[in-house]
Amino acid sequence: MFMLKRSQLTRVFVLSLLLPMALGSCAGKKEAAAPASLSVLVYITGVTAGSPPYEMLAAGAEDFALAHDNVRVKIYEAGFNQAEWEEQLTSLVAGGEYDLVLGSNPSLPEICARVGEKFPGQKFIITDAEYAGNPQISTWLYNQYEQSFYLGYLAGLITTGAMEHANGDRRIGFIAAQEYPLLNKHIIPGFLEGARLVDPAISLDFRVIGNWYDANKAAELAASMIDAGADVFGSIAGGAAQGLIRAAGEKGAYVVFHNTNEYASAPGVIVGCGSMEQKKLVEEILAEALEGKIQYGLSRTVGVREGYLDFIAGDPGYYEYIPADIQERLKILMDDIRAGRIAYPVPPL
Ligand code: RBF
Repeated sequence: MFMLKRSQLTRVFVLSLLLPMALGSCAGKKEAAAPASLSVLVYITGVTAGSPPYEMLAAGAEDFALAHDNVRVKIYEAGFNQAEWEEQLTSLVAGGEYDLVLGSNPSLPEICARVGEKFPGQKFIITDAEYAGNPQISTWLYNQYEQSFYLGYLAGLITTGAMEHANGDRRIGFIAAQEYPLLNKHIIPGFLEGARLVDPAISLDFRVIGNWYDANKAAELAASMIDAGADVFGSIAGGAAQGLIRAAGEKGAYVVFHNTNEYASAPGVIVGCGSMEQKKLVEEILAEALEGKIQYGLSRTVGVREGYLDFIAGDPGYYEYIPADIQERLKILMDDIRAGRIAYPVPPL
């Protein structure tokens, strides 16, 4: 073992302080240093089970933590009382325990902005949302106009087609848990415009449950909509969508499903499913965070062309129930979107 004199020690100490500063300035200011570890609060705005976007968010974060010893993830379910979310989040981050809050909900950035004012060091990353200009918040928006458009196109092909339950009324349905800007400006217009690409005479029966869990209410709404002529449904309703699926199965109607492969849960009823690569995106985001490369203050939009949304055609729940001519027409639309020959950019929120 060798010893250093006091003067040498001081020099080593000063050098050890200056060297990283010098290196840091050479590297430029753009990239923050990669953190040695990452502690993440996954803030689920509702409950995980039954809501595919949240299931994929939690799974992505948990798998990332399993693969990285220096990453810790805490999953917190905020529940359905939206009035409590801001206060809950405030007390969760108050201890400064988490480097990062990760969530997936279009209403979250505004809550995070208010919480962040009290804790200026706290960072927030939110998917399924658009919010730019806040140096504590980074967002990724899925192009849900686009996914709703091609699911609506399929609904239009079914309602005007010759499948068993298509009734000739040219009426499609949509059941939502609640109204919010992304639903009213992206999802509903995309669904209806996609259907009207097939036939401009198609009408939409749109109804709202009032919460994200009441499957019985969803079933009642669906039953009365089927009685009024709707024969194909879309929905954004979390766990409550199970009621729609039940009613459609009992009374004879079809469902197209956003974000996840649900074919096997109701063969012949759920006849078209979109996909959303939320798990992949979450793992990519956490990898960037661990490298210190997240750019805060920015929002990006991802869709089919970027590889984060698509339609699931390679499943028997689709190709064994949907007539070949409908499959062919949907394939042409999807190929055009995938190749960038046509694009459906998000309308302003
Ligand atoms: N989606 C779900 O699947 N389950 C939910 O419990 C849920 N709660 C939401 C609460 C609010 C206030 C908002 C604005 C959206 C909610 N969403 C929920 C919708 C979700 O974030 C997303 O927009 C849709 O699932 C479409 O991808």
